Amino acid sequence: MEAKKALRICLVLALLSLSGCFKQESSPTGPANLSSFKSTYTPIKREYWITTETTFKWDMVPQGEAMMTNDVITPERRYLYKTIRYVQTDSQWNKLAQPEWQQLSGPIIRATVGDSVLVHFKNGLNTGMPLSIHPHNLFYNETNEGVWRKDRPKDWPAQGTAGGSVQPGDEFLYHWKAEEKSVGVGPYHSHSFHLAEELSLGLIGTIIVDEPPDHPEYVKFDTTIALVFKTYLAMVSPVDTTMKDSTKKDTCTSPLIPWNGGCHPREHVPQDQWPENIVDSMAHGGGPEVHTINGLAYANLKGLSFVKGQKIRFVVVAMDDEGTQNHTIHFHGEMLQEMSRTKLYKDVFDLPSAVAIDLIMNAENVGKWMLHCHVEHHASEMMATYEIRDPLAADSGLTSASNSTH
Ligand SMILES: [Cu+2]
Repeated sequence: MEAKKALRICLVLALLSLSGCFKQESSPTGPANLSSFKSTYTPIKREYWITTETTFKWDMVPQGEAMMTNDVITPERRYLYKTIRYVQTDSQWNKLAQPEWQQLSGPIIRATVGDSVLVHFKNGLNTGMPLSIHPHNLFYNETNEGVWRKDRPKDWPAQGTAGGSVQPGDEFLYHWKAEEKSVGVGPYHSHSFHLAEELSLGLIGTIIVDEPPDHPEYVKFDTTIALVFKTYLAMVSPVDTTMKDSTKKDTCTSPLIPWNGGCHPREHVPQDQWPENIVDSMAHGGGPEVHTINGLAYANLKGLSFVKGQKIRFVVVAMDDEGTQNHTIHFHGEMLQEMSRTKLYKDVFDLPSAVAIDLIMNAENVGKWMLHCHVEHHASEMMATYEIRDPLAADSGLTSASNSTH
């Protein structure tokens, strides 16, 4: 009896084996292969220099009109009172050129698993507030978290908390690490004393951590685009911004401001008595909500131009109040694949706040296409266009451009 049972089990196992149930174990790309994977990549130190750039009267519609719809853009829907963006520099703090599509979003910070990421951050003198860089999906200790914390150190706010509140004009060097768990994309943002206001000013960028190039799941892209979906409050009415761009250092350590012979939190000081370089952009942004991509609205974002056959990476992140400002990103013209293990193709993706998504587009469908938030009352504002050109087509424009450069 036992022998018969054993024979039956053997037969079933043999049939399962023949039917391919165990194929994964011997597959060259199966999990067994991944678990034994050993990279030959030698981790490196990635060093970035990032400072801030303050703009008064940021124009969300620089082309002056809605490019894909009939919306009329009134001045009340066009400007932000104040923005601060992260900008990348060389080691001498000279600003580097940034891609046309980057606009209000910060530079992409990249790393490969095993790398150290060193970010030299310098808060500009005219920001008027302490700022920081807090990274998602990288590893750090408390000193390098980039977060203002009441519990540390004890002498706050007299001395500040180093990387959690870099004072205007000061620098801090963040030490971060990309580990296996870091693989994927995430945002970074200021997380200092006035967190909500810092986000409302535009201090948001993206981080990409890749597997090493010899990893079986490594994907090579022709180009990478980072898009930040964010809602801003337009300014109520035109104001004189010429007096606000002061580069004087305050006599008090920010976020305290001088008043009545001492240093006080600005919340305790009447606003008409704040120093001229201190502005509360939330207080000045009581106008209508404008939903933007990288700080521009109504398909005014330029620079998303691709060539048929390219593999494009879209790193997309929203940073808004979940619930009231829920977003979805919808691509016309193409189906994209999420860099997860699901391998599904879709043209609409959820954008919960602060969750970055990592998308692959294989550009095939020649044309000019919209990408926009599919929440109805956001759609016409929170829109950009991208273009896929065929280099072989006579009227593509690319033919003449490439001819002229050779
Ligand atoms: Cu939306």
